[in-house]
Amino acid sequence: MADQIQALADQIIQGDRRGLAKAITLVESTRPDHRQQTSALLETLMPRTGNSIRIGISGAPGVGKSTFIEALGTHLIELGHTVAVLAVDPSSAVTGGSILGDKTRMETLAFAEKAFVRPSPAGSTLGGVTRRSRESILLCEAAGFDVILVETVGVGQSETAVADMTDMFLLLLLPAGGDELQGIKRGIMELADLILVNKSDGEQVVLANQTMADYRSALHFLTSRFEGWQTPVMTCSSLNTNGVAEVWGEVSRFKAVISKDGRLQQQRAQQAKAWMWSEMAESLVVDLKADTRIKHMMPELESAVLDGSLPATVAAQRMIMIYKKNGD
Ligand SMILES: Nc1nc2c(ncn2[C@@H]2O[C@H](COP(=O)(O)OP(=O)(O)O)[C@@H](O)[C@H]2O)c(=O)[nH]1
Ligand SMILES: [Mg+2]
Repeated sequence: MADQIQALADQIIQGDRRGLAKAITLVESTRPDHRQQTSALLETLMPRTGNSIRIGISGAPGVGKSTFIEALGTHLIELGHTVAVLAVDPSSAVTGGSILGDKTRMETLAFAEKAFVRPSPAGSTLGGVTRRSRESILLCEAAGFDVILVETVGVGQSETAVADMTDMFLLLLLPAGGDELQGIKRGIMELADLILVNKSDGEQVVLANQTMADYRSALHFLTSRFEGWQTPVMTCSSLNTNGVAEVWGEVSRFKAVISKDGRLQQQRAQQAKAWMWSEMAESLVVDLKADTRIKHMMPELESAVLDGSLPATVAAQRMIMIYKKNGD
């Protein structure tokens, strides 16, 4: 068993993509024995992690995230980088998945030797999906990839989730008329370290420039995440790759700015700490729900809460008391 995990770790360290794919499948499994193997694997690989820039890419469905990643990734490979793409799509649970479509949209990357593209299967919860992506990021780093791109559909909470596991957060927007700012919530805009108006090509160029100007002025009233970093707003066309090289220029500048005084490391440390506590909370709940006595009393308590005869806090306290007693 331990030998197998060591062998898998060695495969990953050598940059073997089959090994990496296998490990990510292990990470995504909910089977308790797989969870244990995952822990062992991650612990072994931990010293090999951290040597990448982790970039989260979000935006509404159809804004061009996958096309952008294909363009940026291809550019990066030409520059000599190695690129891992993790596509997290919480909406695919409902729609049956744009996952396959994503793979075809990343045709060059998907077959490039210096790239690794991994669409993640639908998870039942957003938390579950992101929990596993964090681990997958570490695996990709151990395999030697120096740029990790995490694609996620903007559905409100997923932006925060992806920003919490990456170094830099890119928000993609469409060229849009009027002063309507595409219904993007203030909080999401404040999360963005770089805003990109995609599809700036053909007849849309003028509109894209207008949108860029609108967002630039809107940003004046918001605070950016890092002091000394004013969120740039740029246009690009992922289709004809105009502006994509410039995006990478800004990413590099960002990395330099927040690395200089240790803020990059600080942010990663804080993210890891928060991750530890959320893992703890999640594991405890799983354990609690699996408890036979809790299972036994749960339906009754739940229906009492549902029909309003019992306050939620009282029901929760009762379950915790039972759980604690069982642990004695
Ligand atoms: N004209 C134009 N179309 C684009 C551009 N980027 C993406 N698209 C198209 O927009 C559609 C959705 O792209 P996709 O990358 O799947 O979007 P995602 O859902 O955000 O990943 C596809 O038909 C793309 O060909 C662009 O820069 N210009
Ligand atoms: Mg996509």
